[in-house]
Amino acid sequence: MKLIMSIVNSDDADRLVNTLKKASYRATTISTTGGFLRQGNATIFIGTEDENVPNVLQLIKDNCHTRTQYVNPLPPVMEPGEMYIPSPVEVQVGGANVFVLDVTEFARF
Ligand code: 2BA
Ligand code: 2BA
Repeated sequence: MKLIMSIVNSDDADRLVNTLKKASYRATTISTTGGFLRQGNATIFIGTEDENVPNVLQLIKDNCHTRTQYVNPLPPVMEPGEMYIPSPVEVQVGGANVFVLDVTEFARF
């Protein structure tokens, strides 16, 4: 068994979970925050048998889209009289960042 942990854009999360449900996969969604942009995203956990992993990864790929976002870098240390004009930096935010973990045990009580 594997646990697929997928960090996705909040806007894609509902569509992905609906698609997983239609395909009879079980999933859990938690609201998370990216460490870099400090913006909300969603982490979806899918516990499934090994042979389903390629199909689940394909569903994630089909439902999650890459986006371009702009961030303002931290201003440098300034000397008196110096001026800093911030210029936003472009970052590509996945689609989905997916970790596939081995499950040693699954129990349901
Ligand atoms: P954030 O940490 O908010 O990162 C958003 C985007 O900013 C990243 O997109 C990447 O393009 C850029 N970025 C992040 N950290 C960076 C750094 N130290 N230097 C330069 N650029 C950086 P993605 O790579 O697609 O990641 C989207 C979200 O997935 C991340 O949001 C984070 O929540 C999660 N994530 C990605 N890789 C991860 C990892 N190795 N471990 C845990 N979470 C991860
Ligand atoms: P939910 O997804 O809201 O599911 C609630 C209950 O609905 C489940 O109880 C199960 O009885 C049924 N159910 C869910 N998905 C189903 C499906 N694809 N086909 C048939 N019946 C389905 P539990 O199995 O006790 O699960 C309770 C909660 O634990 C779930 O809430 C979900 O958040 C999490 N969960 C369970 N199995 C999971 C897995 N393999 N991967 C990720 N999360 C799981």
